[in-house]
Amino acid sequence: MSGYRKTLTHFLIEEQRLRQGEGVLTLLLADVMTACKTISDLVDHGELAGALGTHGTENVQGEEQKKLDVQSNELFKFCNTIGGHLAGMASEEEDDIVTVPAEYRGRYLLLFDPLDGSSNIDVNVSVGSIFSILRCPEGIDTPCAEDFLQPGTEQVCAGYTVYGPSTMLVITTGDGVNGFTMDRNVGEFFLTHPDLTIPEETKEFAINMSNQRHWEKPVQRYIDECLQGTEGPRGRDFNMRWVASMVADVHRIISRGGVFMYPIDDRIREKGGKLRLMYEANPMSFIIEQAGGMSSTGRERIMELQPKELHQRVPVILGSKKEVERIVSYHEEADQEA
Ligand code: P6P
Repeated sequence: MSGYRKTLTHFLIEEQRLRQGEGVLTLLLADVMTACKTISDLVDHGELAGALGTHGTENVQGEEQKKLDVQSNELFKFCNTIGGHLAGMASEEEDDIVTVPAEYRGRYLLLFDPLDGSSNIDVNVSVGSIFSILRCPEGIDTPCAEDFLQPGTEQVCAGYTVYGPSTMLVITTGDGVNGFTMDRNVGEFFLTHPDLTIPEETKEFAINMSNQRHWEKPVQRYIDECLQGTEGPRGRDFNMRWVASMVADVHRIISRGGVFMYPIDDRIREKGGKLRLMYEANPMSFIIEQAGGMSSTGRERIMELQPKELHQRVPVILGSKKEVERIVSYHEEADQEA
């Protein structure tokens, strides 16, 4: 049990003391965690809380919204409005940004996917919340969408909560990655996985194989070599996992290594990819890089992309550094040949 483990609050206060922080981030994260704890409880109760099934609406992505998508989004907005730390919010579930009333306005911007992988919620498979925190640009009191369009390198904090067999929070403020487990009885997150680091090597890849015929050549080549195992150029066998819940797949990679791929393919080329840059790829890339991994579109470091619009999509290849380096080199070779 939690015993005398460090709480998330204690951990953040210690981190900020070391970095002469003003403590606002700790207070802001407490509000984010209130939303995540409540979502965890809804997910845990499932149909008992009337939380399953569709809401009968579509979001800005044109995706069918589950009841929990809508509830989670409302929770994130409610829990993070009156705290006084945010100038504005952006959500996967909101067409435009959400401005905070002037009397509650602070200096940070919060971007989030309130319930990622929600297609899994009705079949009781792990889902999660993803969040990213940026500074509101100096001199801006009422931010507009353009004020959110900052590269991933500008993030001051990124994290996800995975609602799995246990509810865990994995977070970085730019000084490594730490994991916390929620004690449901106490309603608090306790430090259980300090200094998470991703093994540079791996024998596990995560990709939706049903899209294989649509992939570009470098991705085809990489996966083919993995499938050839000991008989192929890699000289070893690989394992495959695909939860279809990015938080669950990334958490496995943070925990034991691996490479996660949602590459560009012919079906989604004009959209730019499947996963969203601002509140999925960038926060996950910050965490992966801080844990010693690598995150790329296949051609560019994701965190250096200059966002062009709030719900922009990008190809994502992230995880164990040596595997991502190999995949990037395959892209370089293919582009040079072309
Ligand atoms: P597919 C969930 O909808 C999500 O955005 C990510 O969490 C997940 O990795 C991906 O889409 C799954 O996509 O095409 O395999 O259903």
